[in-house]
Amino acid sequence: LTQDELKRIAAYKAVEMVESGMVVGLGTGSTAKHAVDRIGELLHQGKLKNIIGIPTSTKTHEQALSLGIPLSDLDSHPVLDIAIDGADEIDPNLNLVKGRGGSLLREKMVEGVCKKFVVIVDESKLVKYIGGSGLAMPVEIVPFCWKFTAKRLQDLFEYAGCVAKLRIFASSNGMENGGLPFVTDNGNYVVDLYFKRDIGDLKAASDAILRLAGVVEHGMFLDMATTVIVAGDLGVTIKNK
Ligand code: DER
Repeated sequence: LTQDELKRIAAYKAVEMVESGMVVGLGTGSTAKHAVDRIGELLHQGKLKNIIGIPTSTKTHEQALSLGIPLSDLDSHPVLDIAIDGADEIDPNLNLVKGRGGSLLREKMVEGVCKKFVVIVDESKLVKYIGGSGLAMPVEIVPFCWKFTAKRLQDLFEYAGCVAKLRIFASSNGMENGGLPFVTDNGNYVVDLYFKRDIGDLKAASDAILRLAGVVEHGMFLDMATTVIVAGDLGVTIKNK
């Protein structure tokens, strides 16, 4: 099975948990895309009714609109029944890294107020510890003096061999240098943190990041997932918190 087929299998499994009348957080990324597509399909078939979708990005907002999924927002629905979203990393305690798609703030806002947060992944996302993939752990920051904030973030995790990089759009010719900074739906920048070693106490790391004035939010979703659906070549496993 291809990675995308595994993502679709996990997504469809998660959508089985959506009941008519629910207010549903709609995630962002290539895995969540399948879940949003599936919800649209079931609504169209009349198998799901009276769903209200709360999108976690403008990208998902547009996808849901095109599928005819009725949409609203947190101002009108401060509590959700369920949210379905992907993740970049999952550790054995169901802590997540999210945000490589750049939507971490709105995702964390939405997924922080839902009764059930169902995470859908293919097995490649499983890690021994957060940051263990050696890939980016995103932090959304204000553009003002971004170098100052990026350096403070890097220094905070010097013990873990951290390198902080401003996320930039690959410029038209695909070259990274000289590209424009990536700008989130909220008009902010993203600094990606790369670790060589385990950062240890995640709660302490989260608090230290959020104490830095200039930081908006980070991509560690700690103690938030209630259910994780992992699709692998040997089948689908469901882990509940
Ligand atoms: O950027 C995000 O937060 C995405 O949800 C990410 O965590 C998963 O994206 P993927 O499903 O495309 O791998």
